[in-house]
Amino acid sequence: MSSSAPKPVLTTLHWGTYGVTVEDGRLTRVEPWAGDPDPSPIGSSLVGSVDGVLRVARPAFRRAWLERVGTASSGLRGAGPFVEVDWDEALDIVAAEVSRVRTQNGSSAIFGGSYGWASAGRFHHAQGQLHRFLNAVGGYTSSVNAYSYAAAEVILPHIIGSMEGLTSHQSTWDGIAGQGGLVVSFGGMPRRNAQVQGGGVGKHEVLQAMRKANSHGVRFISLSPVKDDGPDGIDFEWHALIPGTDTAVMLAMAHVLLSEEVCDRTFLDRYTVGFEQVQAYVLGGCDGVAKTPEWAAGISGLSALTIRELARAMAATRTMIMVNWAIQRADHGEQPYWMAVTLAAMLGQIGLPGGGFGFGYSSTNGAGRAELPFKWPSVAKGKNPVSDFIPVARIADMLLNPGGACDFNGRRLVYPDIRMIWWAGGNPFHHHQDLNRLVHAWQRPETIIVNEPYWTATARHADIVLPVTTPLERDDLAFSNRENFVVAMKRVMDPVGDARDDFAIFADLAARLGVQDAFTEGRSASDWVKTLYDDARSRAAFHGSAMPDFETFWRLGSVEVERTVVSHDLLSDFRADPAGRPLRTPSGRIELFSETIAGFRYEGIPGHAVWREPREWLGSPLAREFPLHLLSPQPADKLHSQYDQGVVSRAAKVAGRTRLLMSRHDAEARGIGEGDVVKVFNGRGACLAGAKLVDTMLRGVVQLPTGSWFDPENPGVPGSLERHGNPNVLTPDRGTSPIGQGPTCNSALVEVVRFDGLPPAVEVLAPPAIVSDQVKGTNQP
Ligand SMILES: Nc1nc2c(c(=O)[nH]1)N[C@H]1C(S)=C(S)[C@@H](COP(=O)(O)OP(=O)(O)OC[C@H]3O[C@@H](n4cnc5c(=O)[nH]c(N)nc54)[C@H](O)[C@@H]3O)O[C@H]1N2
Ligand SMILES: Nc1nc2c(c(=O)[nH]1)N[C@H]1C(S)=C(S)[C@@H](COP(=O)(O)OP(=O)(O)OC[C@H]3O[C@@H](n4cnc5c(=O)[nH]c(N)nc54)[C@H](O)[C@@H]3O)O[C@H]1N2
Ligand SMILES: [Mo]
Repeated sequence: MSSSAPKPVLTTLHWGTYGVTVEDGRLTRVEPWAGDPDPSPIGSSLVGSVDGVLRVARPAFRRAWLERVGTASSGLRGAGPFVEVDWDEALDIVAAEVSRVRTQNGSSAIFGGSYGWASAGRFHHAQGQLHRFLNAVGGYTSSVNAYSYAAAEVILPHIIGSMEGLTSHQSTWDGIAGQGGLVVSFGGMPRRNAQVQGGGVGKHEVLQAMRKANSHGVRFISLSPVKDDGPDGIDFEWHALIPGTDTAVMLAMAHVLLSEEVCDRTFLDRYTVGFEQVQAYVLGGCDGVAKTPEWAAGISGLSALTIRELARAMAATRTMIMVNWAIQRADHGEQPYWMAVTLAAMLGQIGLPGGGFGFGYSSTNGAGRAELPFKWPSVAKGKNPVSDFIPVARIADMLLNPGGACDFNGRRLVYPDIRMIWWAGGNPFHHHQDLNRLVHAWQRPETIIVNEPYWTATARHADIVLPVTTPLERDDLAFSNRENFVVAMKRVMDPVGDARDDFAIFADLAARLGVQDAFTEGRSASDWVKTLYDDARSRAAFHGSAMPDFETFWRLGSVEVERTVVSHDLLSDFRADPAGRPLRTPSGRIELFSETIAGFRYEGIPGHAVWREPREWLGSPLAREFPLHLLSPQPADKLHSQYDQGVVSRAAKVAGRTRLLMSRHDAEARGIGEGDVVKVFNGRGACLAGAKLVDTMLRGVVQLPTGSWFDPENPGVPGSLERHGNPNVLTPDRGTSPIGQGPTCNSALVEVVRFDGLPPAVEVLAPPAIVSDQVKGTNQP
């Protein structure tokens, strides 16, 4: 599709809306859309990547699998060369393998959870396409909840009856600017994370919103081990605390409110249940330990004075308690959320503008922005006849323990025996914890299929890699969460190599398996795009917002939908009318004590928020051997592992590896200098990273962001040195608690040493070995 006078075409990506220019079939420029007040630079990483050497060009089969298809022992996944196969033959083999596994082991033997962010674009949403396809052929074992906030997704419905305030319906910034006085944020509100939003971003508005609140006199406090987590670009106060201790600090704040008799008893009586139990626990009636500021100071490293002063300020001012998502990706991650709601209830401002609580402000671009009064449509996934599922982060447990079980939110789940894994749109070798354990568990299934545009670690650990297009190679729609900006994501270049859309791949497989009509409903991709648009248009019309017809929209390239709702305060309806608008909890109120959770009788988990020591933290015995707390936040320079090969990500690496932030003191004590290659290790694994020394981090804490492509020295062999700086060789693979079973990447201890000698080169940013097709056709089923 070359063009003589190239003009930028608008498209939407997870980190913004951009004008993309393609010249002579190659992507040459990605520039921010002029309407974005605070654009993200990450989009430029597409240049050089979309048509770069790391694209999967043709269907590729791991040679050892192709030679011994269908048997369990087929060499080491993650090692060994691939063989390219043409599409027809590849799809024949895949269709036959799906049938074989289903016939021999049943549909639950297929794990299709396929967690991951894929690309923006509503129709070509990889995970949605995979689920729809697998449902059409008989179902699959699924996963529930997100790595992002799995613990919160389970605990919040027990407390407030929904997930409001987590992924939707946070109080909007206008109320904070208008009537707020104080924002106390646990874990900060780093602007780097607000660069992205699932499904795409139109306008980046978080900075503007925070600035406005700040200029209206709202005081911002960031409680975090790292100063950089604070809301950069505005004035804020930073108080460093030891990771994993937020619940203790909140309990001590509650103690101050109680002992100084400034709790809002009227609010507690009217809107909550169970405050007596909380009060007894806080004052020390249950366990003999009063949760005083002095007590919390000993745990968190914050001074008792600071805790006391903050609590007093909160009681004296309209206060918004914000908690980021990272805090619940830790041991007992349910507790800080429960305690934050408890503390907000004691302040009595829930439901008022600028008061109460909210989660994930600045964890993405969405929180605190006005929402549309309707949901954008998506393609229906159909019904899954298989009832087996896992909490998302229990994947390695499941693979290693067929027939084993885990406790989850009052149920006991039995792990199915997985023979086939299919991933489309995610990177488990990015997102899962304790990757050495995953490398081991991943060897168990008979067949692993991955749909991917790029040779990621997950693609390299597959048996069958099906090459897919990026959004630039297909027509789609951007219906992003919270955005009133709909973009026609137009195909601007031909597919790279033999890449095909996920939809096209599944449609052809569905035809081979006799379920084509169920999968496509007789529609082509462009029919689907139009159908989704028409559905959106009628939803908008129902709520009083006009959208042009499809043809006009496509010609215009984008449309801004008028917002009929511009402001919202979390739980204001409930506050206004608790009897008429009860919460969907058993009591209809905020459950500071939950009989349901108490009834689970999980060890050490009573029916109210409690402080529990994490299994790994600076206070645990293991800290004698591994004295540094590892935090693995989101990378500023990319989205997870996506476009790690791109210019923005590469420029941020130190010595070609992930940048490890250390306090100068900790580095100097270890003879580590700026830019040194270091080895980060613990009992689970080791990786190399590049040291960056800072004065803005609590001593004893290090930060190694996620996202560098997993690059083990000996692929397929658990425990081998990871060369690129992937923190997930160090993080534990344990559930938060039996309540939520969420991931606990932020409860990890490590040691760091300087790496002397010549460090091994990173190899994962070069394509894998592909051998010629000598074995084509061998041993086909
Ligand atoms: N240590 C640690 N680990 C973490 C976290 C942490 O804080 N610390 N955070 C966790 C969180 S919150 C998350 S959300 C996860 C993120 O983990 P993932 O969402 O799995 O990470 P991504 O890198 O976004 O993976 C998306 C993959 O989809 C591919 N893709 C893009 N478009 C398409 C498409 O159209 N079709 C197909 N088939 N594939 C496509 C991309 O190339 C990429 O490989 O990581 C988790 N892991
Ligand atoms: N640029 C960019 N933005 C992203 C993403 C990305 O990959 N890149 N990913 C997106 C996704 S999928 C998600 S889920 C969100 C995640 O959003 P979050 O989960 O909110 O963000 P993180 O970056 O994991 O963590 C933020 C900070 O929490 C602090 N922290 C960790 N543990 C503790 C603790 O115990 N106490 C306190 N007080 N602070 C702690 C760390 O210092 C860390 O820097 O980000 C989204 N935004
Ligand atoms: Mo996430």
